[in-house]
Amino acid sequence: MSASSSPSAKAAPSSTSALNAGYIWFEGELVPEAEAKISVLTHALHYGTSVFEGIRAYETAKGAAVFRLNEHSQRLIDSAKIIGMPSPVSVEEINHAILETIRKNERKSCYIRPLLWYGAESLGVSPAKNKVHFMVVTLPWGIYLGEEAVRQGAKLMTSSWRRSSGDIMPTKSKAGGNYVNSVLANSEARDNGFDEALLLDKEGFVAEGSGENIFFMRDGVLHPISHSINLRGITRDSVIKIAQWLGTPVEASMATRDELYTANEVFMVGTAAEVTPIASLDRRPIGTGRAGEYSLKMRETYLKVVKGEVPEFEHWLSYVNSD
Ligand code: PPE
Repeated sequence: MSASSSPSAKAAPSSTSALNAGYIWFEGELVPEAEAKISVLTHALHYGTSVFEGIRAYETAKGAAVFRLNEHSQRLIDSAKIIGMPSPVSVEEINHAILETIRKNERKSCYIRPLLWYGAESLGVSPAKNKVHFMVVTLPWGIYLGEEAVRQGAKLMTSSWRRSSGDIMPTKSKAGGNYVNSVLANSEARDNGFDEALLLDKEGFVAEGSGENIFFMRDGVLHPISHSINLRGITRDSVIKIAQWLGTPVEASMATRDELYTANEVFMVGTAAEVTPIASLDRRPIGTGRAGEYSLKMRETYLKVVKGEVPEFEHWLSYVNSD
């Protein structure tokens, strides 16, 4: 999407694309990007049968550190389990591959994308004969929705596409195929001049963004949108715990879109989006129509936490060069 490459990121000598992927963990070893190739007959390419994670590593005073590594690796395993995919790797093996890939590429900070997918051993819907493959790529990534969206607040649009209900797609799994729904919603929003999409469920309740969970503030109470079809966001969990530590009352809530129109503040959270304030929804200004005060304070605090500057939350960091 709009994530931009940071010019300061060190390009590994083996990089062959604009993404600067460098060395990739592929079939159990680190290979240059150009050698990490798969067949056009790959089952996942035809049917969306992959599961992935999005993780970030940040530059800290003690070198690069991965934020909530264990939780992300466990969610990758859970995503596979949900779609009935046998994972060839354990949480420990995923953690190891991620840390090795960061070390090999000498990343100070990066976005990390582990992926499990059904290979090209057989074609046809049934994956029974397909092997499950595993890879990890690390990429230099900037601010997900752009600098301006963070400073001014992002412009949200309610999507005409609804979030799939859990009996149509298993929405707790970060399965590749599920993300066609996100691609449709995000593209529609961008084509119409907005930064991001807000998806409702089929009854009209607020679900989530195309790749973010939603929070709103009303009368000093922080409301994380709570909905059974949403991804169990790791940033959402972090933000709730940070808010409680800051002494903010937190009340998980369901909401309709008009509840957001009249909220004091709205912000979106996710690994890629971090904490992004929302300025408007469907062209209706939220609160002051600019990035809200609490949203900005939460963004600032979150960025301190991920960089290891808040001792209470340092246990969430896995230092790349300490094991
Ligand atoms: N909902 C959805 C649908 C989602 O994809 C994400 C992450 C979240 C909520 C937030 O979850 P968490 O990262 O655990 O806080 N979206 C990932 C994909 C972004 C992309 O463009 O790809 C991410 O933020 O890495």
